[in-house]
Amino acid sequence: MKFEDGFRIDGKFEGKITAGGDLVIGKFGTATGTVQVTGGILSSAGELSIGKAGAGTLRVTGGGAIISARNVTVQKLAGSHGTITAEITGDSLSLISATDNVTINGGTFEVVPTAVPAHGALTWDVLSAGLALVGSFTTLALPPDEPGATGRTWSTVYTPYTFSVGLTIPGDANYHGLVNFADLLALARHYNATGVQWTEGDFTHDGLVNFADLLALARHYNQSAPTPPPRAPPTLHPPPPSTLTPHSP
Ligand SMILES: [Ca+2]
Repeated sequence: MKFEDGFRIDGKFEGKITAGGDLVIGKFGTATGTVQVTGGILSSAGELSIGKAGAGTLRVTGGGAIISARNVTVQKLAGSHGTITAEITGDSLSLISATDNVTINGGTFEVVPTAVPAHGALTWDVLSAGLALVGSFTTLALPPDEPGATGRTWSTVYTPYTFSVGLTIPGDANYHGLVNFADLLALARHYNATGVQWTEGDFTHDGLVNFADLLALARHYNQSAPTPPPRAPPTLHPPPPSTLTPHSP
């Protein structure tokens, strides 16, 4: 596919687009673009802008789509708005990847869970960059905590290369599925710090590590994320009656 300027798509998409230039969702000031990708391949040799000067929404569902670009930008220009809605499915996911940079100038990230494994601690990569990921979303819409004493809670984590979503029990800073000394150490290292996240001990999502986080960890100390129920022992069947008739002497 070749085109001179940008390429705008609106609506539902499942197929294959390999663009030699930029892909823009929400190009102009008055434009509201929504693209729902349910599968297939969406790739750009240039920039994928989710909200360039207008409002752009990229909704990724189904868990099977491959979305990649050289650079990915959320809210490219001042006054634009970018939203990524991700359907989280399965036990691993790599949603949107940039060979170079991911830039997030605010915007909204929303999780829609489907068919998430009922057990263990999980993380899914939503955005990943080959060179650098900078910035953060202004608004996060995460699903409610799971019920029960060892109900898991949703979290988001930024690294220099990725933006990911996690699901584990409160206090499990490293997503290993168990709250132990390693998690307490992560919290202790950042006690009273601001601008911190889950992996540094902020289990209450307020950007700081304090007594409330220590309490959340203490409540779950030595607890594990839900594990699959043990398998029932194999049922022993009596051997089938022999079909061989004994020979009479
Ligand atoms: Ca906190």
